[in-house]
Amino acid sequence: MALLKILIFPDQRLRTVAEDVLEIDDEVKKLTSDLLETMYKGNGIGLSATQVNIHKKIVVVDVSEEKNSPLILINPKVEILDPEERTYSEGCLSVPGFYEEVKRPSKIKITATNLEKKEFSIEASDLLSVAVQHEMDHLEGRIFVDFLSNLKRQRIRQKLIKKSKVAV
Ligand code: GNR
Ligand code: NI
Repeated sequence: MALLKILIFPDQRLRTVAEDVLEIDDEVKKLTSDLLETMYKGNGIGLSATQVNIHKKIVVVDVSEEKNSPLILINPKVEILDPEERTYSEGCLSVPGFYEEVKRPSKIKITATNLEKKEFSIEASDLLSVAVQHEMDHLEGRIFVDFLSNLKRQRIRQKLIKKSKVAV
């Protein structure tokens, strides 16, 4: 197990589009275990490989109260089951300290591969739906701040640059 370093917005590497996982090998298994450890340590409900600068389609999610229900999604695909939008105040481990309302379709169907190389599908609503859509955005190089006004996004950007001395 290892804690991984999380990229912070506006790091351009967060804009990389992830590639399909072609083989579920020991490297992928190690990465999912490290992603889970890093997510739990950061009190997150999800984490994508993109955020730790690994540009493969792998995300982990755990929206349980007890933090004992990890969900691993490899090469996830999403289908919208109910396009009616719900608003949720989102945060992101790559945008620390900022929470803003984002609207997303309320109900989705996720199809993905698990570590046993089996394809599975689940339906998600509420927080799980929000978390999975947020994570899948990361795999496409999107961040929740992209849904905000330019003004709000620029303010967040400036504050995080001042704080972390990140190169832009
Ligand atoms: O920990 C997280 N909380 C959260 C809250 C509302 C909507 C999405 C999220 S995901 C976030 C962890 C993270 O940054 N995942 O990419
Ligand atoms: Ni995030």
